[in-house]
Amino acid sequence: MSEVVTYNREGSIGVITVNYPPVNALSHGVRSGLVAALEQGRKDADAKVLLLVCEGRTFIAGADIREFGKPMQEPGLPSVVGQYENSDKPIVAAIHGTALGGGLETALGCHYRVALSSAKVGLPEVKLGLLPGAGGTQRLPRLAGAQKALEMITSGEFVGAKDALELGIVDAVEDGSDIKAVGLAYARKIADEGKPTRRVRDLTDKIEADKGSDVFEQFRAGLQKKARGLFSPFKCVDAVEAAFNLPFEEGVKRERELFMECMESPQRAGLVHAFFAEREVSKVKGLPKDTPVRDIRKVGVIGAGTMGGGIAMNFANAGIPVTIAEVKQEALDKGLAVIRRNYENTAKKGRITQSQVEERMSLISGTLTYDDFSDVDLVIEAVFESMDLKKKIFGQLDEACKPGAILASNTSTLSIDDIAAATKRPQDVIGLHFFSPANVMKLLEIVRGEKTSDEVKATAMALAKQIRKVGVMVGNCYGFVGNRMLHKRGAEAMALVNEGASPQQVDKVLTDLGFPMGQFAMSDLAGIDIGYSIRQERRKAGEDVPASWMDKLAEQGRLGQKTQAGVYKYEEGNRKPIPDPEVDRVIAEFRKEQGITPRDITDQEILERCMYVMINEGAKILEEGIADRSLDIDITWIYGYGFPAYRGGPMFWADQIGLDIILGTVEQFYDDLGGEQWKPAGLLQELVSEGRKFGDL
Ligand code: T1G
Repeated sequence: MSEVVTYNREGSIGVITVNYPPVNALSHGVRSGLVAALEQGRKDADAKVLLLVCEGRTFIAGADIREFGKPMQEPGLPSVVGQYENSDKPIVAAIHGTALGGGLETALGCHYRVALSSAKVGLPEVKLGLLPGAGGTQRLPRLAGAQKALEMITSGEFVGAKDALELGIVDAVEDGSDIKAVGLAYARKIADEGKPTRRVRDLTDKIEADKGSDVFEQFRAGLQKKARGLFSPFKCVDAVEAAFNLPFEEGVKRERELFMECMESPQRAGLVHAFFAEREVSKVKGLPKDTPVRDIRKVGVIGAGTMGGGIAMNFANAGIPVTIAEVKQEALDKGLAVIRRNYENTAKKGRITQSQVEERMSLISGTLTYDDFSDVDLVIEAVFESMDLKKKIFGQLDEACKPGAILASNTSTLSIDDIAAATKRPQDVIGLHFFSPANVMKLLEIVRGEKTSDEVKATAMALAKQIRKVGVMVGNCYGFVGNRMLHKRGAEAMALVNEGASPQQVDKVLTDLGFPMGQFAMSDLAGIDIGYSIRQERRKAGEDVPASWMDKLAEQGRLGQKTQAGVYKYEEGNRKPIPDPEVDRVIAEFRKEQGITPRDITDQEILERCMYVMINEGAKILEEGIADRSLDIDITWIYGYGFPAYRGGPMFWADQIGLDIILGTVEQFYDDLGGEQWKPAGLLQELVSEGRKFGDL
């Protein structure tokens, strides 16, 4: 008898119970247990109707993703679902929490489905680079029709119980929280009414209604933009289309073929890696799981500019009161007005209601003095990148804030240790580096200082979850993890243009790789003056920062989108970057001044120089302990810079290419180009010599 799936009878109802924490995933043990429990129910003469229900917080949340890539062990899920569907006794699935993927497919193999009103259902396989592989693409359209099935399966989005009822995916929705009581009541009703088995596979009206429609072609056309570069969404459409062109059994076979194509694609490997990595990052190496966490009930933010305003919104969105401090009332009023406008725009798009706008605005207040910070639990400083100013502010906060209040800086490059030294509480100082726009980008780089306490680190990691960010713990160095690697890519991109490439050629190589924006379009978005002032600061500090054609653009006031001209030009109210001959002239003039004869540069060289310099830097970040694991770097780049999740992140992608190839190319560039950035990382050399990968660290 399986420990994870049990059978018992309650009156005339045979109850099959799955209990496999944390989410009742369909491991080999669960699949085998389901078959054994069904057999018991079949043999139990007193059981008139069977009930499938789960213990814990949710119904089955899908196949066990940890088994992917390993040899599949029988019984496979399609066969389990088929056995439930062909049961001679009616089976009721009782759904709570989230019935997802193979979980929903198992419920669709049952004859009736009842759900709690708080439950959700979905087929999110596409988010893992897959498609529903246990009949979901064939059964869902038989209940919900082609359009809705295509929407659910290609988006992977969940559907609430009430919508599922309207779509015919579930037969009844009940309030309450006791799923077993709800399930038993519904099963007894089926038994009392003598309801027969009812196989979804036998339903034909929705298939007949959509047969021959052009919905599939329309959907494929729509996916061209939405699913640019992705593999499995298009296979999802092919699988659903098979439900309308083939008899059920052949449709299931076609689905299985397409599923295996997706399972073998590198995109599935990348997306599954990203799925687990996003969860692993919150388990900080060396931080005991039971480290106490401080309550963050009230927050202060310093600076009502773009970053400060966006940061404050995260807390209001999570229901945490936040006070923004500025030096002038005018700046404060302007900042609060920008926040309100952001919320109003979101409400106009229907994503929040007007009352939520007011509720969130009521949680945001302003002040011109730090006296109002005497009872906050956390202050986040978000002023411009001047170490002197930050030190002055942290000294004042140290006086104004209560003992135990956490003092955080949103700095993107400056040393947390130097900032902490301006206080008498370095153990309470940490970096909370948000990414612009701070209320949108999911990444939060949590920068630990030498003296930051475990409790403050644990509190910061818990806070990230509370404000729906993906927190990554990183060490304290110039640029931490993300920007340190970005600066290397930026320097290579500029050098490539010096040598003969055009900005748009460099950008296209990066967008073809899957980035939402290229290097230069991103500079225009952030503002060319930011990079310019960082280069000037580093020159002032005596660093040898080469002259750049981008300096000339900044000095001409071409700062990017905000001046409608930067590396590209922009039409009024349009963010689309347009190549500008004036910039080509500036670049040509710069090359002449520098005595550079431009040469044709291949896309492959651009890809290798922009990306391998980042990977080499990532290896250095790992060997310095600035990042604990390569997955921390992967998640930083996926959630902070839009690195395509289907490639798993830069370090996972490097493993897929082969570190020997990466190292050979880095060594070649070191010979050809020189520069510290091309000095092969010791860790890279070590991994190659040992035949290991970043993922093995
Ligand atoms: N398999 C294995 N482990 C899983 C899992 C799964 N399907 N889902 C979650 N976990 C682990 C997760 O790694 C974490 O582990 C813990 O559960 C809590 O997860 C044939 C082939 C269900 C909405 O894609 O969307 O079915 O870190 O932190 O925020 O067609 O987990 O604690 O060690 O995310 O409350 C389809 C994926 C699979 C669902 C809960 N199903 N999971 O969210 O908790 S493919 C999915 C989720 C499939 C069939 C195909 C979420 C959740 P740890 P969590 P949560």
